[in-house]
Amino acid sequence: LRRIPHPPRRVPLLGDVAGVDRRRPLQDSMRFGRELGPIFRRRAFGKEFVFVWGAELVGDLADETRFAKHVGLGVANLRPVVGDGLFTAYNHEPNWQLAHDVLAPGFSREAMAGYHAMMLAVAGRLTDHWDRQAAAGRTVDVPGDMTRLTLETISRTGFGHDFGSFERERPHPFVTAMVGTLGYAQRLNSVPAPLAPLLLRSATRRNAADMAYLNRTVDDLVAARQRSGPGEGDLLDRMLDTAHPETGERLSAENVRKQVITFLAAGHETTSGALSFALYYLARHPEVAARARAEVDRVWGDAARPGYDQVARLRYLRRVLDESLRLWPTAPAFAREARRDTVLAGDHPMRRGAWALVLTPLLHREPAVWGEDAERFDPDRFDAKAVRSRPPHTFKPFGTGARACIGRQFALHEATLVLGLLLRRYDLRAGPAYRLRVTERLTVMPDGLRLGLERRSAPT
Ligand code: MNH
Repeated sequence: LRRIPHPPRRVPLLGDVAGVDRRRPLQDSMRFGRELGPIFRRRAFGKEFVFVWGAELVGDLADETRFAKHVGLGVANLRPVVGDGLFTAYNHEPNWQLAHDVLAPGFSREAMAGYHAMMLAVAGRLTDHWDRQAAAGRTVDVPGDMTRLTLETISRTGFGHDFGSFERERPHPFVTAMVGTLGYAQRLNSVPAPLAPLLLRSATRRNAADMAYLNRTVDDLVAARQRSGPGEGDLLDRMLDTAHPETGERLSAENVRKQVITFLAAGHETTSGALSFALYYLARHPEVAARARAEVDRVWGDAARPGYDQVARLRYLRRVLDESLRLWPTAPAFAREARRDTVLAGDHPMRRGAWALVLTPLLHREPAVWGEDAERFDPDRFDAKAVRSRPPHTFKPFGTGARACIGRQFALHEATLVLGLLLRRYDLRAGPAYRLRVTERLTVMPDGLRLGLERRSAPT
């Protein structure tokens, strides 16, 4: 450990506090990482944290025989909210395998094709709203509207529930409560654990209220389904009615509650950010937008409603999305722990259980892999030839291994579909004064992004 670089000034007890921005821990760590190199450590409150972003080191951490997901820091802080739900479960908790096996068929290709019509319907709500804004010459609130869209998409496809997000001026209280718990989980990392009840007293009280609200909302949603009987085999049906194919076991009522919150939260916040960053880059790169739009026009023709397969064929638009997720992977870190005593990349001994945090945005900007112009937005980095020429494990927006994102295809289908619809329908203009600012609440989001819209003549 002593050979791993760390920032110069260290204050007893507090650790590396110089120049720290408590509201932007990720961007802070990115700054340290650029100075200190591919592996570094930071100390806070007497604990030492190891950060890793070099491609070779991350490639080694991806070895599932020696390393596994670590539930730590921000993810561990979410345990009071979502417990042994799929995202926050410890590897050894039996409910992980059970829920994974019961829910995985809900993310098969066949299941995705089944969600497509509902995704289109929700996107229609967005374009209705944007049409009105465009006609009135108003700009649109990109993160706010993308969050409306992605929350409705996961809640209607997965749970048959309508939050009415587009009928509200303000975010649905479910979103406010969820963002509250995410922000609180992040803030818990910025104070010494024993002092949290004192230093974050009012925040802790608000967090308790947020958790109670999430639980209540989800309990109502589940009760409604139990009254109405099974739906059309959506995620909620699987959670409530499906037995494990081999063991015949079912999820307990308490675990269902945690899974519903997990999927409503994980299923929309990160996809909303991914769409928002992609729209930012499309507005800033008209030549990229023009190329993507030409592809949409070619693949979709004047079909009013693109079919499921027509979305997968938008290859260039997918690259735009990949390139946005490269620069701003919206779940920007994941932790890996040693399964047994081992040596990381032949150089750093690790005891069983020792762990490191992978800083995905820096991995995705590693000059040795992505070139000296790695900070530049360029979707051609994801053309088939360029992808083949890169080492494995250098693009990890969805994490890695057995605990990688289960909703990847869901998110990619939804986001590609929506970007295609928006490009076909509007010219997007970013205000010339807008400078990208990234807010953090475990996830990342472009802060305050608004776009001007001009309606194009497109199939209605
Ligand atoms: Mn998702 C795990 C990123 C969309 C549900 N997701 C992860 C992980 C990353 C991630 C990274 C691994 C975290 C870790 O190792 O600690 N997820 C994303 C991104 C998007 C996304 C960047 C959108 C873009 N995720 C979605 C969607 C859903 C979803 C959509 C559900 C519909 N994700 C999950 C679940 C897990 C997860 C559930 C936990 C899987 C497991 O541990 O078995």
